[in-house]
Amino acid sequence: MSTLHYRACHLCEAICGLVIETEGQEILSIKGDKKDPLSRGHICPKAIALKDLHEDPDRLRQPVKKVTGSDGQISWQEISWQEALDTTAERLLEIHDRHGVDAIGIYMGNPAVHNYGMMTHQNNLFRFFHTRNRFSATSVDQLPHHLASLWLFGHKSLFPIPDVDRTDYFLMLGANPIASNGSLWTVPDVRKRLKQLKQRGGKLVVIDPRRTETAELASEHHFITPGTDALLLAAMLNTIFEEGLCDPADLADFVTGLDEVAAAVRVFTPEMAAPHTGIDADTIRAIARSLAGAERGICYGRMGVSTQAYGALCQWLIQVINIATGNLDKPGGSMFTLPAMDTVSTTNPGGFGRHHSRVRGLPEFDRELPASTMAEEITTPGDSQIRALFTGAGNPVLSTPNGRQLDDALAQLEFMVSLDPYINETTRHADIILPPTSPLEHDHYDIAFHINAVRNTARFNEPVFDKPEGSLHDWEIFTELGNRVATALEQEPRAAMAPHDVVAMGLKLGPYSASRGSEHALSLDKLKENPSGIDLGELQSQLPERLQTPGKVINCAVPQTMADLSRLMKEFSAAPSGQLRLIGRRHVRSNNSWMHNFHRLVKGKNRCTLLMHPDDIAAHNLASKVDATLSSRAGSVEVTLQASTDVMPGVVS
Ligand SMILES: Nc1nc2c(c(=O)[nH]1)N[C@H]1C(S)=C(S)[C@@H](COP(=O)(O)OP(=O)(O)OC[C@H]3O[C@@H](n4cnc5c(=O)[nH]c(N)nc54)[C@H](O)[C@@H]3O)O[C@H]1N2
Ligand SMILES: Nc1nc2c(c(=O)[nH]1)N[C@H]1C(S)=C(S)[C@@H](COP(=O)(O)OP(=O)(O)OC[C@H]3O[C@@H](n4cnc5c(=O)[nH]c(N)nc54)[C@H](O)[C@@H]3O)O[C@H]1N2
Ligand code: SF4
Ligand SMILES: [Mo]
Repeated sequence: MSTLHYRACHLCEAICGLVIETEGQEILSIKGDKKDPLSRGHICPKAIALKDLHEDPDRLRQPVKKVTGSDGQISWQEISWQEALDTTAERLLEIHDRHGVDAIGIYMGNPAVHNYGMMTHQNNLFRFFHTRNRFSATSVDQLPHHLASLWLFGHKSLFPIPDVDRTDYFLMLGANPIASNGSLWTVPDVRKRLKQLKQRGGKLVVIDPRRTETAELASEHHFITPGTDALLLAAMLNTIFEEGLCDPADLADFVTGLDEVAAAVRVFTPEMAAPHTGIDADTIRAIARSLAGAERGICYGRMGVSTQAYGALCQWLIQVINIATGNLDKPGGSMFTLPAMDTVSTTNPGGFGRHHSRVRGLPEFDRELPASTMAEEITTPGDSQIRALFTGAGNPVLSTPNGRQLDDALAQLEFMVSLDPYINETTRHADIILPPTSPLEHDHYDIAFHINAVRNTARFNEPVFDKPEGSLHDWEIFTELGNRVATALEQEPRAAMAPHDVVAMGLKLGPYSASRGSEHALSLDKLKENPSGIDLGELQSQLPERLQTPGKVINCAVPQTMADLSRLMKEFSAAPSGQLRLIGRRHVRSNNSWMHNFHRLVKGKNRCTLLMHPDDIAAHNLASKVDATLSSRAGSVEVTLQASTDVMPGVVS
């Protein structure tokens, strides 16, 4: 007899609800859960691959240690949990004792945020290693958003969320939700939501160097020269101020600094921005006027405007535009969520630049250094050099800048341990790999993504399968390691509180609990009774109360970004260089560095081609479909060229 399980898909930020049908140990089907109040039945092809992930014979089920044979050949030998955990704790402590705490490096990757036990329990181990050499995917991803939120709203995770379902005008820069399913914007079923926006008579305007799958849906798409968005945004703000369109409306009572911003952007005229961005001055003005004139408008930018030289400046400008047009905290604008487990009001707000990396002097954010410094911190001799590395749920050899340099650096470590179910480009350097249970073998709550969702909802899911005997969850591995270190240091081990207990407590302290007088009387038990999730309603205006800044004021004139405007002006005082610029692209069947082991996601024609405009192909004396060499400072790769008018001239994707 088959059983139905209700379960979130944890692969991307859309957190779609699934119905998984099983019989014994077999998965019979995976479908979208129509009763899920947020995802409403939506899924993408990756959800089906959860079956492949669960059943993959290459997924490690037992810890392995690396063994080098007398012929130099490397092999992996299965070892007991006892040996794996004891050795890991001993080696970390021993290197810590010999070289100091900064000799321990830590990289935590993207899937750690999709696995709530990793979030709640990593400190059971890391509390003993307050190293300066901490890294994560944040610094190759959303760090500029954190900075803008910290500086404007007082907390690194207080992100304004595009209220797509109620807006009239949506300006989107450097995001491709039709492929990514949304980011810092949990928006399952985004295609339908964007189509409905247009059906209501609203407009979607996409700014992207490629005519993406999202741009195909848009009312307007404008190519932009990569890395020049800050100029476009500054010129839009300039227009808004110069034409008297600035109207923060209800925000005026607690917003300061707009006059200083107006003065600072005066030099960024649309005429100045046009030749660099590739968007003409009239169009820049028209976009600014439309956004300012819309009843309800959104300005939103994601990866494409974050991972560039002016990421923080872009994210700040975007929010200042939302403020100046009165669209922050307004239905149909960019709004703040109120999640059931509210980590914004219960965690530290974050900080910046309190210490710097040893070799290159780059600033920390939230006690983490940029991942791009990891290799040099391993290979450069001296105090605080990294000698041992812990990686969890990440593959930085593929996912961080100059991965080849990191690949070489990892080989020089005295000890490396990886918490990961796979042997991959990064974990192959580990001495020991600790594989957790399969995702379907542990329970699930989205601590991170309800904070970014287009609607307030909550959902808790029980495991689909029982935990196999002798296996450990990620959080148990952290606890086991931490307790070994504690014992060695003659300290108290941590009590075995499970992640669901942490969530139960979070819900109890949260805004929808009975103890806070909420009609929802939300509790873990109630969520267990409603495995498709509970709807807590559409986003509500919450300012200024929700602000975490001193005095609950938004000061738009952030000193760091105001200063960065000068750097921007200086760089773009010269004429455009004319060099080709490379941008990345995601595919709906990809997921960062992993999921490539599953046939249903990789089959079909080669997707890793280099898109190049026919005019550029001709100008470089190349032909479509030939293999070309793509070189940068960090290395070169062979790629097959594909002629396409979907990329801007001067840009390759
Ligand atoms: N060229 C290029 N580079 C990029 C990007 C890009 O677009 N282009 N995108 C950047 C972005 S946005 C990000 S977020 C980073 C992501 O880069 P990383 O932080 O490296 O994350 P992933 O590639 O998602 O890491 C996947 C690893 O996590 C493991 N894993 C999966 N689930 C679990 C789990 O439940 N527990 C444990 N312990 N391990 C698990 C997988 O086996 C795999 O080894 O890449 C960045 N790098
Ligand atoms: N299918 C799939 N979904 C994913 C992932 C995945 O790997 N595959 N990864 C997940 C993760 S970790 C993340 S962070 C999100 C990212 O989610 P998104 O940010 O929505 O997705 P990206 O594909 O990174 O979109 C970046 C866009 O920016 C454009 N771009 C590049 N440079 C510039 C520029 O200088 N200016 C402008 N305006 N645009 C530019 C690119 O052409 C691209 O269309 O996706 C998540 N979802
Ligand atoms: S969009 Fe796809 S990968 Fe993302 S949560 Fe939904 S089903 Fe999973
Ligand atoms: Mo990401």
